[in-house]
Amino acid sequence: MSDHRAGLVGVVGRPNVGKSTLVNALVGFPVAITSRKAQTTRHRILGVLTRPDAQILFVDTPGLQNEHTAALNRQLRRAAYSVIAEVPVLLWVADILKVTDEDLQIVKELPKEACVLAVLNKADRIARDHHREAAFELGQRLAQLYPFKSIIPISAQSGFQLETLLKELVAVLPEGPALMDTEQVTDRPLRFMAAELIREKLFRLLGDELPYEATVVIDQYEESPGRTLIHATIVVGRASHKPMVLGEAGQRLKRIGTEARRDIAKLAGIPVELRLWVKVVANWADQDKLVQSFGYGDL
Ligand SMILES: Nc1nc2c(ncn2[C@@H]2O[C@H](COP(=O)(O)OP(=O)(O)OP(=O)(O)O)[C@@H](O)[C@H]2O)c(=O)[nH]1
Ligand SMILES: [Mg+2]
Repeated sequence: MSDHRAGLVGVVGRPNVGKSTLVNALVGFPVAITSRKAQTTRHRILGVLTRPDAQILFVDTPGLQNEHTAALNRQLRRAAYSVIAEVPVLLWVADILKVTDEDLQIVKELPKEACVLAVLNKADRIARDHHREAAFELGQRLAQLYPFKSIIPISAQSGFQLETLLKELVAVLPEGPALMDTEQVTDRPLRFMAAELIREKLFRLLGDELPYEATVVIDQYEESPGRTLIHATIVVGRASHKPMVLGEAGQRLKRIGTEARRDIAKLAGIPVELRLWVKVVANWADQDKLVQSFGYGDL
């Protein structure tokens, strides 16, 4: 195929703007977990879209923020900035109704030689005319801050303008054959996806305080012909968080397990037996060594 194109596209921006939702929508498969809470994504995760004319390797990244400076946050920033520095084509994602100074600070730090498309997400929320006008003005302001290849309002949720975005992306990718197996949708193994899905349920089923200091460790992952057996530990940073994960009479942990097991089984395509434990490792997110031991050093 002479005009086939392929390449990496980094997806960067503040927490909670919808980067992972966008990658999942573009790839057509839930490769990255999502939630209403900031800092859901903690790794560089590849989502692969293979089409007849192109293969796009999206790199989802942790949301960039300056608020927290603990060891885990430093690691998350490193993961995101390594993509900004290394990947020549970037999607800078922002919430169309909430572009803050922190968003603009990220724009100022984008490398001048990169090819960046500004993606203004959650456009489904734009209803009234004065919002439309504000979005137009925002586009003009952004164009003055950085030479964006284009500025596109989209909705990862409704699919609005995603095909337009894909067309523009394909046009800026280099010519070349597919870089990965055309059947593959991510670079992450099922074991990793299983831990992430458990963490997703934690993020979705717990209050605002906990998730940042919670992580999931897979202790045992045994694939046999009719079934996969998974033992996992939910690690929290404070003793007071343990009862929050357990819930009254262990009901919350049970629900986390039920919902995670259902999603993992769907992904793996076979029944899954999941057993969960909760353990306190005091202030793990503040300590580089522990952060790394939980898998957060694998750039
Ligand atoms: N209304 C609306 N909500 C959206 C859209 N895209 C994402 N969301 C919601 O925004 C929230 C955050 O989405 P995520 O995809 O987890 O955001 P993220 O940028 O990956 O966040 P981090 O991983 O924490 O950096 C979720 O509740 C999504 O359902 C959209 O197009 N419209
Ligand atoms: Mg994310």
